[in-house]
Amino acid sequence: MDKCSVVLANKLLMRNGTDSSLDLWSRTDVQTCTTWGAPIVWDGMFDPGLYDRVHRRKNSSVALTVFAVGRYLDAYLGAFLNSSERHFMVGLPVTYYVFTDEPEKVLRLALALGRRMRVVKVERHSRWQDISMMRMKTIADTIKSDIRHHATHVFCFDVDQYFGGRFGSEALAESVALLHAYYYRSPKCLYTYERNPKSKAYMVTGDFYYHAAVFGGSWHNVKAMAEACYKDIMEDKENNVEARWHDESHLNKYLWLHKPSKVLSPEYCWDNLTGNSSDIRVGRLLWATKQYHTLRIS
Ligand code: 5GW
Ligand code: MN
Repeated sequence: MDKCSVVLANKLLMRNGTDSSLDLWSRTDVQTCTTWGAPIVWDGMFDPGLYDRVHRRKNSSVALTVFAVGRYLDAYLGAFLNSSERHFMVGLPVTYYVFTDEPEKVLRLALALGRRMRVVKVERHSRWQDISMMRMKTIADTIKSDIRHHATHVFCFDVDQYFGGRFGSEALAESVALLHAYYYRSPKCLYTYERNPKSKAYMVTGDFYYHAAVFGGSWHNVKAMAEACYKDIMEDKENNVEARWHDESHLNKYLWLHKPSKVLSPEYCWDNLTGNSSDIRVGRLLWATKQYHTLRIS
């Protein structure tokens, strides 16, 4: 990026308050800003204390949604929640929304002050593709009925991961998307967008390949995102098509049409099996080992 685009980007960022403090030049080894002026957050670019002070002053609060249906509860939920107590939005009010088909099996963790948990029963869809896709409807419904009265921001997570470093208020913005660890340095022709024109997720080109394991934003924007994806998923069902990567394909389409105001680097969802990369100075959220052979029997 040339100097002129950085000046323009900084001007755009000014509107985002604290984000104007981001030092886009502190990392010259990676892309720190999108073409539309949204910051891409990497370690070294931000002052964590400043973000925390600003968000405490603004009374920001965060709802975290996570689904643990069927065997994913035993396999992943404990490590996810324990690690999020140590690393996720520490110092801000946080409400966990755990969606599961077996609420009685959810461990009652001792949560830090200002943090609480709601366990919500959901149906267990027989197809795993539906377990994944139907999250969008549950998220939208819960924001409408509950979350919007209790939190300014929402972050939605896959459960098969654990926090390994700060995942803090620097990640908050109006709409937030995550660069997929496998594709952030790939040429666009390798992005696995939906290529079937019959699907609502169909796209020829895009900005990035985003990972649906993490997305967030203001409750208002996350509700809009989840509602739009759900609507397109249902339209595909009526037309007997299913996008290649399910909810992720629809999320990528939505984020191409509605650019996120902040992009998280793959530090915010890194796969250690990809090996070490000098780009990644801290693994803030890490993929848990996939147990497909035992978990994916249907
Ligand atoms: C089970 C088998 C195959 C695919 C998904 C599931 C599954 C997913 C499940 O049985 N229970 C469940 O709660 N999920 C939720 O959907 C979890 O929150 C999970 O993290 C999310 C997405 O499914 P993943 O993590 O298996 O998908 P990928 O894209 O990370 O492989
Ligand atoms: Mn996952």
